[in-house]
Amino acid sequence: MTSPAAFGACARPPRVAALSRALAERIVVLDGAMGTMIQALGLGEEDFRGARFIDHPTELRGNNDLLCLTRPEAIRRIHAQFLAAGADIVETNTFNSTSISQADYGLEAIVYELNLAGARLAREAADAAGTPDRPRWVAGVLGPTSRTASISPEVNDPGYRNVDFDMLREAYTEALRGLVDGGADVILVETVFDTLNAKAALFAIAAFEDDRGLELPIMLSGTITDLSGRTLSGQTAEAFWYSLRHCKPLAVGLNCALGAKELRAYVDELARVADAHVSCHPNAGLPNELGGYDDTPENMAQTLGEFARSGLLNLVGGCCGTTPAHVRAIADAVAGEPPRRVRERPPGCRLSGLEPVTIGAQSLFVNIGERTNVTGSARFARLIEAGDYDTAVGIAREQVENGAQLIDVNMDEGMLDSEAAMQRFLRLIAAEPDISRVPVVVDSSKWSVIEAGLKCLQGKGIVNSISLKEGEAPFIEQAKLIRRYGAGVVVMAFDEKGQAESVEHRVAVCERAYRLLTEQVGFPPEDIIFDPNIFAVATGIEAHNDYARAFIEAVKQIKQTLPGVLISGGVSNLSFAFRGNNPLREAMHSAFLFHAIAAGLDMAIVNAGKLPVYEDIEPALLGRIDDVLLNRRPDAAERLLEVAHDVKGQARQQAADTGWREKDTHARLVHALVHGIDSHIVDDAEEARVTAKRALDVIEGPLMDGMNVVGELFGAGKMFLPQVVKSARVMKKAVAHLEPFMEREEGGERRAAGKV
Ligand code: THG
Repeated sequence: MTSPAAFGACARPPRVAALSRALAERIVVLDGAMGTMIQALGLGEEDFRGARFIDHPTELRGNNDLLCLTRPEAIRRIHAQFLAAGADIVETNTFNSTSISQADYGLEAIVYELNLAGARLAREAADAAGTPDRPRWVAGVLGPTSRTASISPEVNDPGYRNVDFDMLREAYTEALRGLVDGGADVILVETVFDTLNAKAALFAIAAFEDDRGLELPIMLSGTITDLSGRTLSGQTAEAFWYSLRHCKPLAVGLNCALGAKELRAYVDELARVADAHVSCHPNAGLPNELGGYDDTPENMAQTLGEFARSGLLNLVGGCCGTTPAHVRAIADAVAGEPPRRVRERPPGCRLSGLEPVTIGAQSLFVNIGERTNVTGSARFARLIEAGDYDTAVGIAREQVENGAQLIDVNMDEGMLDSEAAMQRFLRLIAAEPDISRVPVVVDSSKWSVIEAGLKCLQGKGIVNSISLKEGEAPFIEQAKLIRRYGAGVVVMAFDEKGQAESVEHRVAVCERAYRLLTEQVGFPPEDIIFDPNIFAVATGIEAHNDYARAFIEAVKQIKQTLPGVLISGGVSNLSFAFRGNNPLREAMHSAFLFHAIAAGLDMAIVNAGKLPVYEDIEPALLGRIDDVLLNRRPDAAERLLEVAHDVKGQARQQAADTGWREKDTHARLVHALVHGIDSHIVDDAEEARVTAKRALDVIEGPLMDGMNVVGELFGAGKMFLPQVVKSARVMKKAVAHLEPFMEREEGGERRAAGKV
């Protein structure tokens, strides 16, 4: 069997192996800008058209990629110039060679050809310049396309998109075929301004690899749009990396938009977290008033030389405005500098929304907001069914404001088109930076709904959930796809025999799933989240008595036997027997979390903002709750039921309790902080200030004392982040009141000091 071009089964691997060796030894040099070099040629409309497109109905000038077909010698010459200047890798002139970008010119039909020709030209130039001792490589470029899957182009309709995951995946597959057939050594997914677009490219690459039975090395390069340090779609560099690293790329880096100096902080951010080679190919400075680039070869080389000496780089080159002179100067500046040592995989589950989140690896317990669930919130369900998505989005915002670090979204309701609802809701929250900064948990028992959700997430989210309910084959198939979409996965302790109830069954199902996921799917353990089933207790059915204890015990055993995995659960399930009695339910949740976190629970789906402080649970009640949770006596459920009604009354009393108002100022301030009550904070802080004489003494005294209590309770698992968030808000309010006084006092002191 002959395979096309240089990408034959025997030709590719040795060259790729040589690239890996080169990367181990030195900083590898990328080429410079194709666009500015083409511009400098001053080509006219007829050059772009050539003979072939002479009658094409639209203007073609500016469609640089078309020159691969109409002026191939010009493109080959530019490649040769960069190679002569010292580039090890040349990038194909295919930045816009996708059907999506070529649609602007009505040239969707020739996309395969453009990529094939682009790769062949680069291949010819690289082979002409390369020697057996020093081969040169071709990076097949997949550009970002002219559209973005995470942002609406319509100001008035934030849920609208002019491109989606499937369109992008198909477009990238077509382009990829041309690049590979034309002889690319690696695939460079570059100038990524929206990781959802890039995820579609990575999905296409993985599927293509399966089809052809080959492995393609991948290089990723994102672009930070401005000095906010974020991509166009709002992600930080670290979040960007977590969204894409499931493709196990050869390298990850940043290019375009900024000059070398402005990029440094973000390359540094990547270099700190990326367990891959790191690349950087900046513009020749920020654009000037005429849109040109002024950074000189010497200046740019000096800056990038410092990057190299600081151990940030494995690959370096240039983007817009960089010429062969720039590449030569850069190559000289990094020659002899040791390459960055690729760091080990950082521990823990690394997720992202617009911002990164780490779970496990010594991180504290993580809250997942439960309220954006049509089966978990009557209000949310009503809003979604009525099509009032704007108000429904507000529920997501409330959860995040109340301390949810992830949000669980569930649209499983018979009357709904759940796939469409999932898509619409996720697209809408993507437009709200104060919500989409957190990762999303896509919750559904229907695979098609999960997949619809995954196609809307630019960050790295979590699938909730899959299980062995239908056996191993669908489990493995779904897990493979989840990996390909770049998400973590919740696995329920559920198998062909049903929901696991005994400790042994819960642990056994998780062990079996773990083996399948790690051995057959290649799932990293830290992206596996087991849910060993939180069921309702105190239901009156004897068989349910051991449910909570069994969960807690299963958590312990799973943590011991399956290294690296995380554990989650849906906490509100626990108290279904007490529907309508929220104070009791909430007390049960806090008590349960106290035990489960100690056993190793890493995260849970909770009603963020609705957990009482553990220490506030009345001791007699806590004893009865613990009897139920730990299955300590056969009449535990009855005894909890006995007091259930009183709890409601007590809670009302507690909320209305003004006893703490009788205490001294110090005690009142501490109480307000621990309980997150802001109604008297300004008056109390003012009273304390008048007594103390100095505002600073109030902060350093009672307020710090209060925050220390909060810290201790938090550390002991007796307070949760949502409560701490409330405390912090109260603290902020107090400090805001005291600050003006402090400034005056400080000024006064300084004046006084000046006089002395
Ligand atoms: N494990 C995993 N995922 C899950 C669950 C789990 N997803 C769904 C569920 N269980 C967790 N989410 C909720 C959300 C809300 C409630 C319970 C679990 C809840 N809601 C109130 C009720 O039903 O009484 C509704 C009150 C209202 O309408 O306001 O209790 O276990 N992996």
